[in-house]
Amino acid sequence: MTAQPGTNLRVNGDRLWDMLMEMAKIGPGIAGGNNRQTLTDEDAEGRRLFQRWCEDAGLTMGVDTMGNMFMTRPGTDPDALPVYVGSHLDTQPTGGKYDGVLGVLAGLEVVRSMNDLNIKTKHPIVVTNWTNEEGARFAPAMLASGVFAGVLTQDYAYARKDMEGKNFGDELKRIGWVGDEEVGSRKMHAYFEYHIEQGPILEAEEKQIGVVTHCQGLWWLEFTLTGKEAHTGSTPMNHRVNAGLAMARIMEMVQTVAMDNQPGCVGGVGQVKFSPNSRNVLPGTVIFTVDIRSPEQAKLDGMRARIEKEAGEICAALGVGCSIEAVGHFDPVTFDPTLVASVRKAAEDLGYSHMNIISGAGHDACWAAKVAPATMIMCPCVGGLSHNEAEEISKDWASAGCDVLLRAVLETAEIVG
Ligand code: HGY
Ligand code: MN
Ligand code: MN
Repeated sequence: MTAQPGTNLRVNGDRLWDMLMEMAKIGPGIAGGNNRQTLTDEDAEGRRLFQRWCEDAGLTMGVDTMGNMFMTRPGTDPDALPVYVGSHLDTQPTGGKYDGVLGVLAGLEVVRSMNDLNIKTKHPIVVTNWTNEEGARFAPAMLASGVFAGVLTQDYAYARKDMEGKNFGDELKRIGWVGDEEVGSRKMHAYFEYHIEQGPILEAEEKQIGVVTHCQGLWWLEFTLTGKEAHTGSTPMNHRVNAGLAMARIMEMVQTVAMDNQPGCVGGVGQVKFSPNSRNVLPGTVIFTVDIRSPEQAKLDGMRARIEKEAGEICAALGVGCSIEAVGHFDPVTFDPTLVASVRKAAEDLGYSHMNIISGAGHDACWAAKVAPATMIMCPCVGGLSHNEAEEISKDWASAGCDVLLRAVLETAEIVG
């Protein structure tokens, strides 16, 4: 039986949920979530499970030199560019079970449902796992999709170091996932990414589906502050060159700048490294990354300029050295209106409550949008919580968004027969 759009086209929500729970067993966290950081042995194990599931569903695998995984279901027209559908399997160190993983496994569920319904499409479908979306171990976030989109070079990516000084390129080689495809050589007809919202809006508004029209832009500014290592007990207060104090004042200033730019801007710090990081030694060096975001280009760039200016003043007043490197950036993204409309129509046809939403988090779709028509679909998450092991969604939410993904992908890939 070949199903047609508009009929009861839905996915197998139980099968999707079972896949999510099975994948969550790989790289378990300490509080019910996951620690499957990019290019670790756990990441490699998750990749192999995804590969096995895809090959069991009749897909053929391609891997590029950034380790991006592309699992292809053929279309009827060998010349038609594929419709890509994907996200990321890597997690934060204290990540949830759904951030990224939902989008990759929902893409596989779309293919499995197409197989069940014996659906053929003109365009091939390619289910995708992007390497290092999180940027937790190797900054920046969305590293491999950024190289794929030609925004970052592979040499830059391979040289990125984690906190232990290990290189991205060496680690990719170590886990055996350097593919033979030239990164970026693939061309896309369209790209879809299904993702949990990672914020509180959809749940608060009681909407099942987020029709993602835009994604806010981002700067990651890595500060290296240079103070003077000295005894915390015997050094008089007026003899100190205190990089830790400078960091504290910069953090407070970032908060002020973000609040001065409300609504719609955020700013904060998630990672700090003191050295020598000893309880009774004033830090010689403090390294931390300021994360600022806004859907408005002018506000985003204005916050960056003000933060860099005022940080310089703070450090000068304390005699602390200050260098700043932009280690992550993308401008606000507008997703493809035609694909956005296909998502909205799918939600309407399925009778799912939905609303337009701007993505607060960055996603591989932001870079895919540079090289192809791209858009996203979102489902709510409990309390808007993400990047926390307590991240949670319901099975109903998960499958509703996957139903929408199935229909939007089929509309774009063009059912044949
Ligand atoms: O940082 C982000 O927005 C994404 O989670 N990598
Ligand atoms: Mn994500
Ligand atoms: Mn994330």
